[in-house]
Amino acid sequence: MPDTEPDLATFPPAPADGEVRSLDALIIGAGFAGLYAIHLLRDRQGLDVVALEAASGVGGTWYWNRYPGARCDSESWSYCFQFDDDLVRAWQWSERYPRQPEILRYLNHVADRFDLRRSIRLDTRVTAARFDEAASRWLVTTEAGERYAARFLITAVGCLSAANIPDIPGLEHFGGTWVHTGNWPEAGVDFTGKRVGLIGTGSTGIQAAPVIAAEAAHLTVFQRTPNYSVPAQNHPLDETFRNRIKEAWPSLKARMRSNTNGHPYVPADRGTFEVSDEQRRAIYEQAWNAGGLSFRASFRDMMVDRAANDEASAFIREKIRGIVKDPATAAALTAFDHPFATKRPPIDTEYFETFNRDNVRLVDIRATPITRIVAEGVETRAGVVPLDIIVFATGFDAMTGPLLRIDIAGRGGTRLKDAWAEGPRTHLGLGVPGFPNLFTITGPGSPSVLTNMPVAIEQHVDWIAGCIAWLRAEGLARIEATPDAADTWGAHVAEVANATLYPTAASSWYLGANVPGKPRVFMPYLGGLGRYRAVCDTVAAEGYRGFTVAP
Ligand code: N01
Repeated sequence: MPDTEPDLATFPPAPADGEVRSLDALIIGAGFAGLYAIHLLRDRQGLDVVALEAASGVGGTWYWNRYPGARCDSESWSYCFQFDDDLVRAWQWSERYPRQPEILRYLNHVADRFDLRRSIRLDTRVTAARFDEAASRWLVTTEAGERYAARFLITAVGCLSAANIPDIPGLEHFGGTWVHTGNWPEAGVDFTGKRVGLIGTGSTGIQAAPVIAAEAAHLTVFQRTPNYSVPAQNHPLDETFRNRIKEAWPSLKARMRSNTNGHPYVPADRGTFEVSDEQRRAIYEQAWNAGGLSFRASFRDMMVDRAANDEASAFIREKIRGIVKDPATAAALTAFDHPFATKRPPIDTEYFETFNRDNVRLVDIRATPITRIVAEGVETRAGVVPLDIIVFATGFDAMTGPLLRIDIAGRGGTRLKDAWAEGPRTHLGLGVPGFPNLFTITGPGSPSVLTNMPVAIEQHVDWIAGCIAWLRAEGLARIEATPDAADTWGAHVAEVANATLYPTAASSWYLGANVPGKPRVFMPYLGGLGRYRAVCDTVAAEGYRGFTVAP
């Protein structure tokens, strides 16, 4: 069977009309997190498990984000499951940074290899979940009205899956086509001969712009916040390299698991001002030429010392000015308002070079704000930009959005959206006070988006599976994070963040600042994945300290 075509006959059946299907665990989502959770809970513990997935295929973020240029910013061979050495040996990555179709093929391969599809219901969006206190179980309903009851509810909904479509007046009057990169149509979008407007210059917009520009008649990039980017320096991987990785796999794997960020590179242990100006420049040059996310790890103080960060920032500004030929465009692209990497830094393939093309124009919407969308295109204070297609690369209601778009009610009927009205409150990003037996994979308060995600996901799923196994062995039916533990953890997450430059980026989605009205809380945990793993292991070893349990 080709690995993209599921065998429909093996799908778990929908509950019959009016029936409530009883399960040990219900998983929401079938991306990296959901797939691994099925494998651990079903195949290693023998639980009755179903994963409900809104999409028509597995893959999570890699199912939806099919926009042109979509590829991973982690090295391919590190951005994968690590729990099974045979899987690692079997899969051949073709490029340093895999394109979206390759990652989606990989996740389909995993689904087939571990026979996961028979536990996944596709095209099934979970709309609500309510904790039934008397029976200590979650009652879950879907958009189509299917009903499930499960002892454990595991959200594998991703951190960046709730699309943020800005509320720009007049969108409904637009005469052309508009799309959001995070909900890209499966059939693709044909840009040939079209005038395209791209709104947003985050990682997504920066990946998409060069590819759209090469296909479209004209591309207008609407930039609100100038963004740093370092070249990806992507290239095909050859057999020799792949073999070297496989030979070194045990040590690489150990490093990724204990590293601060789950990546295979080792952050440098030198201060920016401990080297001469010439040495510093040579180090930046080397990092620029090596490419990728590791640029920010070239000095240990880049993210904690403003003067150190300013040095890196000045280097990047100079590089961009050296690439972009039009001085006014170069100035607009480099008018940075935040320290480097305090917003997730993109990596690119010829993003800045794209502005040297005749068919590309940058519109600085800080200088000439968008006023509305009209039938012909986007209107700014400087006039109407005529467009056939608008691409929103405007990001996501990150981390909390995917959870809060489900109507989740815990003990006493308390709604998660009310419990989190002032910002997310979790113990370790794994458990929420008032919401027993709910496990949030890579939830707010965990390292998640600051790491190489599959490594963080595996750590969470391992911990959750270990916790469920322990509860069952102890004859316990319930576990719940205590308010004290969540408050202590939340204070620690904030304290660690405040010791860095990260919270100074005013428009960062790490802070929820990209979504109007969202509470400003620095959501991911910056203490490092290795340290976080140790904390989680200690909590488990001490009988799940910070959680209450009940028979
Ligand atoms: O979203 P973003 P993204 N009017 O929020 C602008 C991951 N990712 O989809 O900065 C005009 O970063 C907004 O402007 P501003 C990665 O973690 C991973 O690009 O708010 N503009 C910004 O320029 C990444 O960080 C990979 O002023 C508006 C842009 O839209 C995360 O996904 C690949 C606007 C949004 O940038 C999100 O990236 C790609 C408005 N009303 C992405 N609203 C991998 O490698 C927003 N913007 C795995």
